[in-house]
Amino acid sequence: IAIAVWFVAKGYLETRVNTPYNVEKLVTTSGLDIPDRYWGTYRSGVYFGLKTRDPHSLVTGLMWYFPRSLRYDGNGFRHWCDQGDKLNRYAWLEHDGRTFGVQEIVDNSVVIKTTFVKRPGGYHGGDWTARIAVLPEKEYDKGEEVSLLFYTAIEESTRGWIKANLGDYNRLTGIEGNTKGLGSFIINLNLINGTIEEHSFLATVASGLNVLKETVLQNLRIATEKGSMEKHVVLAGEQLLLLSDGKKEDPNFVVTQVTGRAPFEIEVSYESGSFSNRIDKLTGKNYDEALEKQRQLFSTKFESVFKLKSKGYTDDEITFAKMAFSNLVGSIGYFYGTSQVQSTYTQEPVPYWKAPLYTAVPSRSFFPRGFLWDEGFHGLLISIWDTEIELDIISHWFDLMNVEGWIPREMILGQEALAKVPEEFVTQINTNANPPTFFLTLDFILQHKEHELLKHNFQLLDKLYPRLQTWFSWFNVTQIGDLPGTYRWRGRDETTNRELNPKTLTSGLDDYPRASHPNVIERHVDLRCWIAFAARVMAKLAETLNYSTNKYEETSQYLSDNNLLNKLHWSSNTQMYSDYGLHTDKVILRKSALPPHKQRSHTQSLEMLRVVLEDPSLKYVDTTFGYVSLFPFILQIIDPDSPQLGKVLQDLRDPDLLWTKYGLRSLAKTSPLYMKFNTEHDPPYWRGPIWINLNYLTVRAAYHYSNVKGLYRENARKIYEELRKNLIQNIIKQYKKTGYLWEHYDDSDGKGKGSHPFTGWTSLVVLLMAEIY
Ligand code: 6A9
Repeated sequence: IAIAVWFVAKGYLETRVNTPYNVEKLVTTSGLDIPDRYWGTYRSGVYFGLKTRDPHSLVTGLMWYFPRSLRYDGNGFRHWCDQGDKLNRYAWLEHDGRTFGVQEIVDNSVVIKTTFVKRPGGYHGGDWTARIAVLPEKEYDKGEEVSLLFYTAIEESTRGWIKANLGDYNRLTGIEGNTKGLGSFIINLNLINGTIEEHSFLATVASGLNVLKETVLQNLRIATEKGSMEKHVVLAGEQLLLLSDGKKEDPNFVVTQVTGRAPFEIEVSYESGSFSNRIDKLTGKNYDEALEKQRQLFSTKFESVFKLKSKGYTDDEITFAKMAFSNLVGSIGYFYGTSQVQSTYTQEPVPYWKAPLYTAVPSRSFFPRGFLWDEGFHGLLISIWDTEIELDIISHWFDLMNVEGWIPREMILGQEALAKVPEEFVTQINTNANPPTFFLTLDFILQHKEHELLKHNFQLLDKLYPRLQTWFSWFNVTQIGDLPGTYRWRGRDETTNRELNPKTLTSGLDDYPRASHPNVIERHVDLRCWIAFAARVMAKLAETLNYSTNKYEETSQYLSDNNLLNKLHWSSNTQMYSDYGLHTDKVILRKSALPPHKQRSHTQSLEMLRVVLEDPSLKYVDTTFGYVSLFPFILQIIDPDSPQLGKVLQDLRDPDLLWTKYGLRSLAKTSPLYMKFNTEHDPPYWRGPIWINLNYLTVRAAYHYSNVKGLYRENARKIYEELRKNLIQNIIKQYKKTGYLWEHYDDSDGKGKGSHPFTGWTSLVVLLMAEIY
């Protein structure tokens, strides 16, 4: 019997990791139920492409290359946003998340301008038109030869068909088709400006959406023009196998290539078959007018939301802010698939349930997929612009919560997303948290959009509430520390002999130094503050929804009690907030011989390994000062009158510690691991560089403390003004110099570093400019 019980229990625990939270889903309408958000630029990881919010949508997209520099291995061919392409810049300059967008891509000597406008009508999401213009970057760049490829593809599960519609010189090869979601449709391509040298097409079968580029590369041919010696790279036309019944297979991938010399421009117009009472086409002049109208509406709304003009910003600065905002909103994707997850009760990773995710992404090039704690920050900008979109994003994320109350940190859904992730990062583990930043978003919405929330979305909020409760308790239970009132991030590797300081990926601050020896006795001050903050927001939400607030009020008060906080986390020795744990600073990396069984090859026998030079002891990690030490301030847990506040403000302003002309560095210059590699190959990440998400929260906290009564108001006010100014100035300056927003900024010279464009939380610069907190 005991064995039987054990098996049943084990089976039960194993299945919990991929069992959805068992109440009604939050997303009840999607796809065609919301026609005005059906089509969109929901392929975050491509330079340009539209698809619908369907699990298996028809996708359209753009590729291009310079014939003179295309290599046989495909080098030089552009499709997925890729830092390796070394584009001078690219971003949505205007995008409203619903109706239209204007993007500029600068690739060496040409500017590729992509715009689109949607038009409602019929029963399948209406029409849209896109323009792709190839313009010389400078007058003398005129005549540069470029091949543009516009394609349409479907997957097997899209259910439907597409075929090429052969054209002539002006009317390029178009597409016609019919799918379950779209009904019947046609796509026309037209040359509307300039002349072209070549036009060819490809209709074939691609084995997946992850190999569209490869499929094109296999189907390029060299052709010599009739009557001249000029050679062109062209598409191979119809490439379809003959099936055993004598019929040709159906294509699922149709591409049109147009080669011309800058300047030239093509127009792609998608017309929905069910839009039967269309009076005129969304092309030519009509398109110009429609685009102009949307641009006007966008500008007006941008000013009414962010008020940058009335705050005195220049046109250049406003153009910059529009770009920072639009490239975040324009990167919102719609993904569908299964994550890979693992619980401590399962030997092997198992698939999560199939699910959609509507979400923005940190970076179109490097990580075009959803990240849990990043999304809470994105939510601040998105919700102030369009609360409905943000609530839909939140709903999708919370539908990904399992019955345990866990939401995976990184969402890798669908072939395209998976193709970008190295194997070792794929599996998500259900003991691992990530900061619950959606509480920031909800708090922000309550503060700025309460009326809209309550008037139009009360029911949704009411339905979200039990999920929030479960999520909150998941944190409060699974991340609890050894002593009452303490918390500990899970997921640190206690056995590593490679990492100088075992990473805490779960905290979001990856390699930020913690206790040298991960241990159950550890306590993390940032996590404790996150939970205190979450409890405070839960209490507010309970109050708003007329539920009992007692439980959350109590937790919030308990975790905000400065006496207890100080007892657990204030080091009286160095006068700072800090983690506590089994720790020594005397840890170094040293070239050492690996034990023979661990050697990968003979030549590789010397590797940097971690050497501990002193026995660790239980203590505060109080030689390390940085973002983590600021959390009681950042999340506004410190009492305005407490002497601790004075000390935090003083340290924060100290250039020998965190203060720079470009923002706050993540780790004080005086900390033992400041700018230290974590392994031979793992450069410093949260050990010095300036990150904008936590700088935004710091500015916001300084703003708060300068507006409440207390001893340090004036001090907080000064820091608020200076820090805000430094951040804005440097981010704009680096954008002007490099064409990008960056993942983080160098603390010595302010230069952008890491992945780019990073218009995830770095876009919060717009809220800094607008002073919206
Ligand atoms: C790497 C390599 C093409 C790391 O912005 C997303 C996250 C943050 O949530 C986190 O706080 N970034 C920060 O420390 C980027 C994480 C990328 C991990 C996957 C895969 C892709 O190669």
